[in-house]
Amino acid sequence: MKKKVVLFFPETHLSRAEDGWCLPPFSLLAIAGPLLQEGYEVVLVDGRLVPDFLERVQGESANAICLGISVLTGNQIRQALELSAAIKERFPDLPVVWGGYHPTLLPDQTIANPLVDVVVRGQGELTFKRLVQALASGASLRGIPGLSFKEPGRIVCNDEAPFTDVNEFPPMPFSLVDLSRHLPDLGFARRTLSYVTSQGCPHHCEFCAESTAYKVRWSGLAPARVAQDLEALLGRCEADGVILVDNNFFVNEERVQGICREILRRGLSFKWAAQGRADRVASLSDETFALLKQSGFTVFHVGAESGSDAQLEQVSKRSSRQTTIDCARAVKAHGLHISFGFIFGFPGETEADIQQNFSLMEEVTDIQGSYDCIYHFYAPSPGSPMLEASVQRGAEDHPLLEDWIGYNTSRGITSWVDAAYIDRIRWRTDFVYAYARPNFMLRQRLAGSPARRLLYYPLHVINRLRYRLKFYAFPLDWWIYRTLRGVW
Ligand code: B12
Ligand code: SF4
Repeated sequence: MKKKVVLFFPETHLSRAEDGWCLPPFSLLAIAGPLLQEGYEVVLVDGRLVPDFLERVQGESANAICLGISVLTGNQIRQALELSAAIKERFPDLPVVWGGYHPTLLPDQTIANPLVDVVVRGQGELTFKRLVQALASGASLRGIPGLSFKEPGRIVCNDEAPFTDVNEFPPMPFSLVDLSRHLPDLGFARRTLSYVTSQGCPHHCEFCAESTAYKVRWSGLAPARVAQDLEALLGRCEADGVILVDNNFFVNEERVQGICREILRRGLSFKWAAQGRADRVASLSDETFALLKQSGFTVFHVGAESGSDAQLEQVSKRSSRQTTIDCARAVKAHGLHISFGFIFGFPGETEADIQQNFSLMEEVTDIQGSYDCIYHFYAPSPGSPMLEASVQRGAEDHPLLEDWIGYNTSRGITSWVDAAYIDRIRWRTDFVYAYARPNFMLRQRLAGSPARRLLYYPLHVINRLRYRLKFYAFPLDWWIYRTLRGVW
């Protein structure tokens, strides 16, 4: 009987050269765990790291049970389609299975594509194991919840799989990846290991993929398991930091405290960061803040999203401008750092909304003492309640799977987020705010080159003045800077 499964992680929208954010392919590691437990051989190919990925996957596929591909909305679809086409041509009988956020959000559109044989919806650990077992033994796929698949002349969509507690899954087999390729310098730590301790989110912000994908459910690993996994991982690489990429790490305060205590009890030493909501972080107890700090916690990543209460209500964020300010103050008072995420370009955004985003960015910058915000441009998430409203306002519809390749929240995809709009936001934030109130990362980057240092001081002085006087007109220095950029 065949025992091999080939898994593929496609290249993201970041090019190979600039992918400093090359995290391990957690999705594939998660589904590989139960297969290894059952004695299957798993071959994992990462399209970001293996330039001849087509030959590699083809070489491994001859005696495989199936090929599994993990797909996020956007550029990963491009390489996923390219590989699926090449495999279909050479091994027409090898089932091509797509899983991950994109196929989960749009299963019908994904399975309709002739290059996809099976879609795994939602959590993959158990569903994929059952699928592989059925494919290996020639059993029917009809009884496996969470699958959409093709039968001759028809598409079958099985019932949804129940949401499983993540503590029931085995640890991710990190031995399948070379961890040294996944240790980016993220500023708060030089060699940052990444790890994920939960799945889902109990909130339903309307712009976010989470509530459609995981249907407002959340499950987190027990503290002992988190610390045990981290201890094992730190033993395998020389990392000085850990970033937890959970959607919402701080859901359960007791669990957060437990994780801190376990880190301390085991004497683990590293700096760490995690992301969460402003209301949750603002309401953490003094005891939790103290434990976080003692255990090496350094930076909170928090989605402020908008400075306009009207917009926050429109997208069902269930938070407010004041909550973001309270959160910044609480973090500052406890001697920790915070980075806030904003979204520009929500449908119906007014000039007043944009100004409120800017003014909230300034307010939290003044509290923190440096500019530490990031931003995205709203791109209607597949399957989200806001997609239809956006299409009505003129955003493009995406009737085919391949139409989603251009999806990218870093540059926006709606008609109202055009080049001039992006330029305006970039100028105010990445340029004026960054030079007026530079954070540690910017100062470090500029220290690297004498040419940059030379330019930094005049830009800092001009923009500091702009920031103080709130004078945001005539961006002459920005034009000069952009002209010179090509030179150095
Ligand atoms: C890390 C990360 C990235 C990394 C890429 C992944 C990596 N490993 O490097 C980077 C930074 C590049 C990235 C980019 C983007 N991301 Co991102 N990212 C994440 C993040 C933080 C973690 C993903 C993860 O590993 N989760 C843990 C694993 C275990 O869970 P999982 O991926 O859901 O996998 C499970 C199932 O989906 C399923 N499964 C997954 N793959 C497969 C494959 C098979 C064969 C099977 C059977 C099952 C299966 O089984 C797994 C176990 O249950 C998530 C948020 C989160 N916490 O999940 C956002 C998230 C996935 N990203 C999101 C977004 C919006 C983006 C961008 C579109 C943003 C942008 N700039 O435009 C891009 C798209 C990239 C592209 N297509 O080119 C959204 C949703 C994306 C979507 N619609 O697909 C998320 C959910 C954040 C959010 N809450 O909004 N991202
Ligand atoms: S934006 Fe954050 S809090 Fe809201 S649903 Fe998404 S992950 Fe959850």
